[in-house]
Amino acid sequence: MRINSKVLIIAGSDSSGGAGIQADIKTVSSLGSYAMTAVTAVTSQNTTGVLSIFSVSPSEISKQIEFTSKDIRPDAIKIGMLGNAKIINAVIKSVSKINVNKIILDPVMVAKGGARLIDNNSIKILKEKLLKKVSLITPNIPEAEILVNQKIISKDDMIIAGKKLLTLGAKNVLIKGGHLKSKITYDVLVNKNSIFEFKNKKINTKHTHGTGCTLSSAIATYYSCGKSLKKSCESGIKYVNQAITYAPKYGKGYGPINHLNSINIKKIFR
Ligand code: PXL
Repeated sequence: MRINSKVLIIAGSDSSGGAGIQADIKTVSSLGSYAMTAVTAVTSQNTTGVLSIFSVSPSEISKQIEFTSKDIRPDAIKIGMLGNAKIINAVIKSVSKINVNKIILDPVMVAKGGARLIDNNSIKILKEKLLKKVSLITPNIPEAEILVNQKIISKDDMIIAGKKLLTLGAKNVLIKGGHLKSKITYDVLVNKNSIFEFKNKKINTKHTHGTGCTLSSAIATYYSCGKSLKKSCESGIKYVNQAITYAPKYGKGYGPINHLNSINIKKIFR
């Protein structure tokens, strides 16, 4: 198989394999692209929760980004867990040095079980500095509420929040509606020219660990291959919905989704 494109993932490690950099690598790979990484943190966790978080130093993160990209140039970047203000500043600096313009930011704040993955002071820097530097930001509803400082209880509120993020400097915003109570999930893509709604049946399950990481990586992969941002979001949402549908039901808590669902293994490798 020919490799389609190269994606640099800047994110934290999830030892349970369902979220974080593990989800990102599986997603990029199973969609046919080449995954490179800059690890921002090492978390010890399983499907029931996060036991501990170890942050990688900003200078080590910068080295991973810059040295790797100098040799193999990424077609797109996905940014996930950053953790603290010093890391955000280092990532902004390094990413601007390597000059890649397709960047997808998943503003990771809280793990599925409730553990904080970023401190409060850093959210301000993410909002004021990083937001402007990326092609697309993909908050879920709780993250969007924090970023715009208002409650979101409907699709209209999602659109209002998306527009507010545009005024803060975002170029494109995909607000994921999965947290709203309804049988249909709306994910809303907003930019200064258009508003687009992706409508899907909600899948009723607790096995959704890592859906946000997976979606942003899938979008980055499609985008890196030359698809439009809208098409990349549409295809990414489809990929995640399939992965949720075929979740392996591992673990006692919020289990992982099936990242490998798009792969067909040839008979000679079975
Ligand atoms: O889903 C958000 C997320 C991002 N990054 C890491 C995580 C998680 C959730 O558990 O562990 C490393």
